[in-house]
Amino acid sequence: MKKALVTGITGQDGSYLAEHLLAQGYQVFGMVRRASTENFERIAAIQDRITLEQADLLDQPSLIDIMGRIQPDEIYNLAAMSFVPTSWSQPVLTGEFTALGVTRMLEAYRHACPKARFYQASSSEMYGKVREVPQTETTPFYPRSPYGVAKVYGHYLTVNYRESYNLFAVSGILFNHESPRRGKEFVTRKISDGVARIKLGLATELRMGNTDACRDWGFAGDYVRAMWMMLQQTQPDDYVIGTGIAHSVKEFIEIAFDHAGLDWKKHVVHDPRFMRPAEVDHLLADNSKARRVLGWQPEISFETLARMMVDADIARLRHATRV
Ligand code: NDP
Ligand code: GDR
Repeated sequence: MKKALVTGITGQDGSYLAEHLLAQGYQVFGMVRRASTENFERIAAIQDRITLEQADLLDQPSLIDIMGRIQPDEIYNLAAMSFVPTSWSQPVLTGEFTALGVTRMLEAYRHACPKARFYQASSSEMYGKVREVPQTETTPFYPRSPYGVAKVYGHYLTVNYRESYNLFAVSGILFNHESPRRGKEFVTRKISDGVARIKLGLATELRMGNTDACRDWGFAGDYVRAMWMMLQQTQPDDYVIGTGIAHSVKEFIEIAFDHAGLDWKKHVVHDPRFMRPAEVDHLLADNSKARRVLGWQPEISFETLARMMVDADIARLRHATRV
């Protein structure tokens, strides 16, 4: 039985990846940081089938200790401070988690279990103010937030450790991916949750920032398959993962409100508080390498994703409030 260690297992991607690995017959270990209250909502359904280990990206000995004890075959480094606006208000902490955290993970890996395979969660935010359209594995980076800058560091460090120490370390450059398990501050989930609240009479308006921004949005369940596929190749390499289709925030709003039988113009209010100091205007993936080499392709469309998220939030709030 293969062993996988997943950091960030309590997050959106960690929970879907753990389910995928269990279905592939893996023994799954999840790294969690200590908190005064448990934060296991997303992994509740699988908690009795996985092993949770306490460690922290800020604490080098804890990382060496868990990798030394578990001796994983595969390591998925998904843990990070992942919300872009917070990276301006907490730039140093973002650097510690999202940049230096990768160094600590790679150091623990090369000393404690160098025969393992390592996945780093890189991001389309590295392209930022895009240098070419669509973006490929060779498009130059131009990050637009402390988060994006930190991810560039993590990306190049992963490449550098692969080349310096001959490790099987890969970097997945994933474009935005969403699901009913997405954190509520990210734009898609903010919209689906807002639509559900308005539909059930719990709210009347939804306050939004820049609705002209465009992203290449996919479904998280499809994207964790790509992470796993990257570690099953004979050679370590980096891959862009996205759908190849971009939509605006406004389009997501229209589909989500329409699906609930609501007119978005009556409820959506512009709020400058949600504008960013430097914006990423338009991201679009060229996924041809992933399709060709990995045989990966997305299954869930943008429209299906938006409707799935609205349905899930309406069902959740109906249950919670018995409306
Ligand atoms: P989430 O924000 O949902 O999850 C982040 C995870 O990291 C949580 O489990 C969190 O734990 C954990 N974490 C944060 N800080 C630490 C720390 N110091 N020590 C240990 N664990 C920590 O993110 P996603 O699941 O959406 O994303 C997964 C990864 O992929 C992230 O690295 C993100 O930057 C990257 N990414 C995401 C994309 C997306 O569209 N979702 C696209 C491209 C990249 P806790 O529950 O305790 O807070
Ligand atoms: P992003 O995701 O910054 O792309 O990073 P987010 O959903 O936060 O924003 C997408 C776009 O929507 C615009 N926007 C708003 N965003 C939020 N959160 N709230 C609003 O009210 C709002 N109004 C408009 C934003 O300005 C932006 O242009 C996500 C994260 O998961 C990262 O960790 C990951 O690396 C990238 O995706 C790929």
